[in-house]
Amino acid sequence: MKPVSLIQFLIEERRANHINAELSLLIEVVARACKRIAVATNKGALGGVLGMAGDGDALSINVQGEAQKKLDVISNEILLEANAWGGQLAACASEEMEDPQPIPDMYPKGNHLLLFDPLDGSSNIDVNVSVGTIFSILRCPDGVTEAKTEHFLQPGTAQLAAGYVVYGPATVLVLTFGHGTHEFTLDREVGSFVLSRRAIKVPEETAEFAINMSNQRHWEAPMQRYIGELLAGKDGPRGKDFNMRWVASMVADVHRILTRGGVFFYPLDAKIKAKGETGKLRLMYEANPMAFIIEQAGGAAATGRERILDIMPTALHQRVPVFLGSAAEVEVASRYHRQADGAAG
Ligand code: P6P
Repeated sequence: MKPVSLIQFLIEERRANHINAELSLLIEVVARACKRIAVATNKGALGGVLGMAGDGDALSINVQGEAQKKLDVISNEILLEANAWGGQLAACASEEMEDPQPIPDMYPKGNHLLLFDPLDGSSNIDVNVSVGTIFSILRCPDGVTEAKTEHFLQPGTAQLAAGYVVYGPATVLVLTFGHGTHEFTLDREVGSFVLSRRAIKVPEETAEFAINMSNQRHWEAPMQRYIGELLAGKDGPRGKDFNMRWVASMVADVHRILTRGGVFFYPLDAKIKAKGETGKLRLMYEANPMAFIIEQAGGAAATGRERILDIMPTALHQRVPVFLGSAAEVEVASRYHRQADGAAG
């Protein structure tokens, strides 16, 4: 069967009135920027792009208080440059920048807001493990000419589109705009993304979970109970053995779940609470786009206490607990948290 390119797919979706021309063009621009990030990432040590950003012993620290990798900065700049002149955006927001960046005055502005984590999992870059870009697209509120932080603070249900690109053995784009979740694989010879899976479905049940077990002693009681039951295997209350995977790149873990099922957890824990935080992962440009993608594939995404896409944001870089993947497992873990909260009164 003739391969379907991303552009052809987007034109088909425009004809189906699933997406408009401006959003379709914006997605193409983001996808093209991610191809450039793939080139930079794939150079590895040969590209002089590994290691920490900053000069000498003065590391470059981002708004999260994290030392930036050179590729964090490069990826962020590629996305900003690619989206400055297109005319589809009012502003961009990034994990790497404290405040939103408006579109420069010399370029026309559009009606969309783009949020991204330019290179998620960057701690894995120097050890050549898959990393990725995560993005989310919102509508800029009508009448807003200078988009500010408060204009980005919309719930996940308001997203017009969301996606990620995983830079792994293959460069793969996964995308949703509310009509299913679809996968495109980069044909490096042609330089275009080609549809490789249409309307992906996350299996309802799973026997594979993803969590950073080194935090186990810090978890809340319901999380200890839930994971303890998985570890008890077929002789335990779940009556079956479970496998565990943890890449420490959310895009890689989520892509595995979309490909063969599974459930991912980054729960609230005592270590996170001690820092005055409300979670590890960021709501606006990690949890929300991944939740949209997973729900459109028939899975579930929650904090253990509420649906992620329903959260009304209060800050651009706010963090949330994340349970996502197999709907059945997200429900079991969430039920244990509701029971514990109820018992606590
Ligand atoms: P930990 C990467 O830094 C990230 O934001 C996600 O991609 C990943 O799932 C998580 O943090 C890994 O966290 O505590 O295991 O290093």
